[in-house]
Amino acid sequence: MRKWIVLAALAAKGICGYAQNAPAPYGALPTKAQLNWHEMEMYCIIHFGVDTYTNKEWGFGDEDPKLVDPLNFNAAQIVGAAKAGGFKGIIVVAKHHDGLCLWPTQTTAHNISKSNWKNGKGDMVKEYQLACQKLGMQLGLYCSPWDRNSAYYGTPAYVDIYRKQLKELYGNYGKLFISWHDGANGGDGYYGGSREVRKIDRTTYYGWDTTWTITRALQPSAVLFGDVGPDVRWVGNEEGHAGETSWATYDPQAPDAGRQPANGYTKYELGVEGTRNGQHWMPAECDVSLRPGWFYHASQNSQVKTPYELLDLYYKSVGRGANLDLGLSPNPQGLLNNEDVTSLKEFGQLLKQTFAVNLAKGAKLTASNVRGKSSVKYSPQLLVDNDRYSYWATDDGKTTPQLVLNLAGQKTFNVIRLRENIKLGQRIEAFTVDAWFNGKWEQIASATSIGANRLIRLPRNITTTKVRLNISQSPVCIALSDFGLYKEPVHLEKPIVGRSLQGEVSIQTTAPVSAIHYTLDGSTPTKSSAVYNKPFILPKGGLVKAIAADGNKQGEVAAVQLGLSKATWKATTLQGLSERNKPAYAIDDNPNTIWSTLQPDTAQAFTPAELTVDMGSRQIIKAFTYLPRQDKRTGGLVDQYLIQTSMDGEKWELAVQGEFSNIKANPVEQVVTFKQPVTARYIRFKALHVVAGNGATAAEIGVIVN
Ligand code: FUL
Repeated sequence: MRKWIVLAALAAKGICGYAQNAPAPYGALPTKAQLNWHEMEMYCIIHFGVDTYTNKEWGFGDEDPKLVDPLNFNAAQIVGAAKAGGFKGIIVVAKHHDGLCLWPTQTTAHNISKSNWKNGKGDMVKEYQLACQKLGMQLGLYCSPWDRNSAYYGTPAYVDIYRKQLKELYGNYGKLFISWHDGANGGDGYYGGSREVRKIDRTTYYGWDTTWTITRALQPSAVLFGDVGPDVRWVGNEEGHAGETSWATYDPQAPDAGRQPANGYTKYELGVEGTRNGQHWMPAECDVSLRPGWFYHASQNSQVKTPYELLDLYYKSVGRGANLDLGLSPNPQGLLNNEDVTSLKEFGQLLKQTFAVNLAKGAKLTASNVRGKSSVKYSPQLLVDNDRYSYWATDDGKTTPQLVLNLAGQKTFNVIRLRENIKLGQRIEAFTVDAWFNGKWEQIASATSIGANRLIRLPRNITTTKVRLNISQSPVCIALSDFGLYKEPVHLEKPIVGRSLQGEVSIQTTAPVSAIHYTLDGSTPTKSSAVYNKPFILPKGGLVKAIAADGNKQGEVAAVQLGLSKATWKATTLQGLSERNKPAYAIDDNPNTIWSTLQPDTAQAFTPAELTVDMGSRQIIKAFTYLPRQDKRTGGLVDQYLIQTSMDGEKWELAVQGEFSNIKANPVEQVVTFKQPVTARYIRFKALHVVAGNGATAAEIGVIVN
């Protein structure tokens, strides 16, 4: 032991006989700010503002700041809940697309001082900063470039205003870890009263190069997040996952060649994988909200992601070398709801439980090659010291080494963790892991990129005494800093609630369990709730909550809001019928079949489309639902709509007209609640505008009656 320490000290000083130069760095490398960002792994983004009070996802810009009155606003409650979840920082949305600044800015009158909150004397950003300081959390800020309030939006004057806003935010709220710049841009808005459409060229209008110099000067330790960096790139979806293969390096490229200027990128078509050997170190951030929307909507209180759903996202983001940015949505009182707080806390406990003990610790590690004649400086022993930058390295040219771990006795695990010392770049391209069963090696896992972090969640528990790591592809010698084996606690998956075309509700689990319990009154099911044993009819729909139970264990709650049964519905459309344009696809309770009026001739312009439903009898309709296509394609996603109702199918009345904001990035079910319930037998959905393509699409439409 003593000898080892002495050798290590000598090697570190470079005076030991077999000390050897460190491996040459490979490819693009992270900056200091990016290293800090990687180490954080997870943070939260907080959306609160006029939308919290208008029940929208994007405000138009004409909202009265007086709407905002969070009587119990408590930054420490929000930041504390994030901390309990294991998150290392928060990003405050200081200004969203509606333009209302949550700090008392000098740049526009449209700010928090015009609200009644704290008699116009409050500063929300400051309160978050103080809460972060107190709780040891890092702070980041989001200031939307698109501003639907500003009269100047679209002119050079606005760009100056925007830069002044950033300067205020950079100068008055301490050290930031990230400056977050969303990609939603231009369109209709209030714009100082002109209420018009303003289009900008997103590649040139904002003059980002000049803006970034402000960030670099005032917040040198912050990373810059944007759709294509420059420091952190958007992963390309708002579902919280990176690609199975995920490179931290990236070469931004124009995905829509021909449609966009040479260096113009759209937010939605970026590679979730990054670029192998890309020129820039630009890792992916996976943003996803704890609820379906980014802002608080009471109707989504039962749709808060469960701790295990969050854990799953953790594996698919942080576990793929990206970071997880989880959206939190304070309610109109200015607090996180209890269900949100509980889910965060339990997720934090789950993470701690899973990663508390590295079962590879105490193992004897034998490598096929260690750099510098087995120098202790690059010893495989360093893989289990929980230090991201101490590492096992091989000699130059040794690119496919093996490592055998003789575990300290028999161990049971279901998660494998690997990390590279990314200060030397992202090197390894593929590897496999074997376990020793009955006298021979059997492959239990394989993966590609590693980078800052790679987690492999195994489909079953592995009990063994020996594990082998085989690096199968790397352009240069390796610099691996971590190898861990962990045991995630077993859990019962939440049941899947579905409804057939005939209107029968079924509740299932993928693995056998001793019982499924459910409720229909909104209460949380327990083992004393009704036992599910066969499909049932729920003509008016309602909230179905279900749990799986096995022995003493009970799983997480599945909560599904079913609309009125569509068993008796008939749908028609004015647009000529075709193979894809089958209105029945929109009312078959099957999200995989899509009603589509898209025309194959892509040169053809968009024509508004409509779908009319005869529900068979009169209903008192409270809300309308639109489930956009779920196949990741954007053609025909409706972002402006109109809904009419009728008693007889002849005389129609307008029920509501509006916008499905952010549907392109976050295509979740849209619920349009009517101002007052409407009695009708017929309902018509008109697509006035779509995100892309020349027609409309819908996976499902529905109505809520109770
Ligand atoms: C997007 C915005 O359009 C959404 O409203 C939300 O703020 C999300 C985090 O970023 O660009």
